[in-house]
Amino acid sequence: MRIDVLTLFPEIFSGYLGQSLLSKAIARGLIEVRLHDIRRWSHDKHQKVDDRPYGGGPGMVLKAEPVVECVEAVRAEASPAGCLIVLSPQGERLTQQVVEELAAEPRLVLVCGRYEGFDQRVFDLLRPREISIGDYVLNGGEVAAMAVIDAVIRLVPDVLGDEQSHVQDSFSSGNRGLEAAQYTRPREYRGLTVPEVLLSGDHAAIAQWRQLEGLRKTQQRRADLNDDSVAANPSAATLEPGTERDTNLPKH
Ligand code: JAH
Repeated sequence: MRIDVLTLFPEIFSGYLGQSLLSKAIARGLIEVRLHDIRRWSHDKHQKVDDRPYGGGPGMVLKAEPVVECVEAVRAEASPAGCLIVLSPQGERLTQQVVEELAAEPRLVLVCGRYEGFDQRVFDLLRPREISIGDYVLNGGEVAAMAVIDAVIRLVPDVLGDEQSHVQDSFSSGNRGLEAAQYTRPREYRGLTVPEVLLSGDHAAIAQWRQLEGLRKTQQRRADLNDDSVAANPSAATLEPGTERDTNLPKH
């Protein structure tokens, strides 16, 4: 899979892309990530890419010309042109189902904005898919783009060491629930012990315990995940006033 990232701050990605899992996947030719500095597509001698919003108001808007022309040039670099994605708080929510769709693409082109967002003509001309990682405002799309890349590349065949570990992840298709608690050595730590069943060697009993614990945790923390009406429309998820999602969670 090839991933092109368009950004005003390409250096933000270097630490993330340098991590060993990703470096190895890139070295093995499984993934190729190319960074493109939108500022290089600025029209004027001062390399300006932002301007004041028509109609007034605070902040600046990312100009259409550098973004549109950078996208067109990058998409023309190789075939296929790729699935064009703009990271935006106004986009469709990133879910594991969306991640699975994106992982099936041969090429993604991710566009990261800054300032108060993009000139509307970027969307009208390019008709990108708009994706949001959650209902909060970031200082730009870069962190959201890294979340997309991180979630997608682990589904690209052979990228993970243990190739099958992701098929049973929480939220993967066929699994809508949370997973049971996990333990490793030592058997006792500060007076807290590992549940006896996990030490029993009885694989059927262990599988049954994990399934029950996963269901209990899901019901307590994320009842919305088991509600089909909510799965179809996540904004339908509401808590009764005063209802605790998980009374076993420590209060901080
Ligand atoms: C902020 C352009 N869903 C998270 C998200 C994604 C993008 C942005 N904010 C939040 C953003 C400023 C400019 C995009």
